[in-house]
Amino acid sequence: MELPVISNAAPEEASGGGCSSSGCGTAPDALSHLPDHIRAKVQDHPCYSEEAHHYFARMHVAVAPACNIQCNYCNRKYDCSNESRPGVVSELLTPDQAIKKVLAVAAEIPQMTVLGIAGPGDPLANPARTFETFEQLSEKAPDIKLCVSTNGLSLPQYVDEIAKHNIDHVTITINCVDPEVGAKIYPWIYWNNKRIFGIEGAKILIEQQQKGLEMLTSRGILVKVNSVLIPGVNDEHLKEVSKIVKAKGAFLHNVMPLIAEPEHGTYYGIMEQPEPTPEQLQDLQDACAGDMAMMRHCRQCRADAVGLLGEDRGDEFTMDKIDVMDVDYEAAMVRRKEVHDSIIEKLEAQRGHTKPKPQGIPEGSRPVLMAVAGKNGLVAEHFGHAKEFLIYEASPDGVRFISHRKTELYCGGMDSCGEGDEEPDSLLDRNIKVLEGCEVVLCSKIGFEPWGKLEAAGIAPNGEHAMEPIEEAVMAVYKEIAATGRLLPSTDSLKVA
Ligand code: CLF
Ligand code: SF4
Repeated sequence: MELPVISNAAPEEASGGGCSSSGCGTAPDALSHLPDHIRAKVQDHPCYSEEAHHYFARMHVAVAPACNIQCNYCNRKYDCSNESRPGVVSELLTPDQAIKKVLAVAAEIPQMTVLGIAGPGDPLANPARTFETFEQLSEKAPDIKLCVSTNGLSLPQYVDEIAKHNIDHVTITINCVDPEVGAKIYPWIYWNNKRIFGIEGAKILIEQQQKGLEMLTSRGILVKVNSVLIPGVNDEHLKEVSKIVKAKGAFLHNVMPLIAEPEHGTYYGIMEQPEPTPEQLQDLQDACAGDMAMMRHCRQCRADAVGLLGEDRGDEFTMDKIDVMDVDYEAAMVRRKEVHDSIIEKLEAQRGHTKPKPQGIPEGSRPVLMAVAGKNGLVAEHFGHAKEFLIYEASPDGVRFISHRKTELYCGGMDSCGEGDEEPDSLLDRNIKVLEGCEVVLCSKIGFEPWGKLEAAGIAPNGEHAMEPIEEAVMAVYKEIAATGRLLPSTDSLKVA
């Protein structure tokens, strides 16, 4: 799977087990420096282009149940329909079912431009199912980009097959380049019909990943590298990984936080391996950013995700619903092209528009982190309805997207917005903890109780910029704080007004 299962079964046995931001990372003009042929490949890919993920959707089909390695953060047997993390699926599909599903989704969601196979196991440990799906799709839906995500163990042997099917986006999950580090992440690999444990197994995996990366980039296939940040295991080491994969031609590096909850039944979850804090993740992404383009908008998708990143429409496309849909794909392609052309035209118009440096911020002002309950690029969510907060940093250089942080929903309805007594305080407290490090939270509306608790936690709630574009609202608040003189080094940190 795209990344982040406990199973000691051999591969053949192991089985089943929109974005709301406005200007994340690859800013509107961040693609302008790219050669035309590369830009054409990424401009409508929601993972390879941060800009594209606001407009274009992706979907995954879960046709690949088996895996050929074991990662300590993975348990494919755990499934919860509310869970969004790699390896989680509700329905395992045959290639034929997958094709039906893709055509139905593509007709219904014309913005869906990319079909990825990312699990729930490793697509290349299920080559027959994976390549049959790709082959049928390139014939029946030539307007859909194909994407695959792999742990890399079998990659070198399938590079020609990947190229043959016009799969021009490949993600390799590379968590280390040192077998000693690898042995702490991968207890075993399945290689040449036997299980190989520890350092020896990790060494083979690393060699295969690096070889596969070089073979793909030499063929002009765009490679994104995903890495799972595991504090105390590979945190420092990932900087080295970033340098090496960049040197070998990877297009983008996506450092994702370890998910390790005990209820998932993973080794790390059971052993209570700490997950990184948002600050640790950001620090590492920033440290690696000097060396290569970093992806910061990843949502750690399920292996059957459907829709824009950050939204999941999988429930609308279960096989029982698809079986009764009547899809005219020829007609759908015409409509899809119109939709794509109009989005790309809009993006082209935006491209090259460089934002002026903000005025009126005193020299030496410190940056401020703000959390935004956003929707479609606007400050448009109620505090209590936000499924995630978008974290922005405002500084004298402007506003930049940093990350998203997931919340647990607690609001009982539009009217109560966090004031209902049906929800436990502890949930609100946990959500406020998610916002640690932020000084302001922008939302369209907020209840009295969360307002008070945010203030008590030193986070200023702000509902005054409802329905404004996010970056403009963040900068407006930053300027308001700057005007009070509280951003200069000698002054106290921001106090809630
Ligand atoms: Fe899927 Fe992965 Fe292709 Fe994207 S996801 S196979 S590259 S189409 Fe994207 Fe999801 Fe992050 Fe993956 S947000 S988990 S990076
Ligand atoms: Fe799970 Fe295999 Fe993916 Fe590792 S490579 S996360 S074990 S499916």
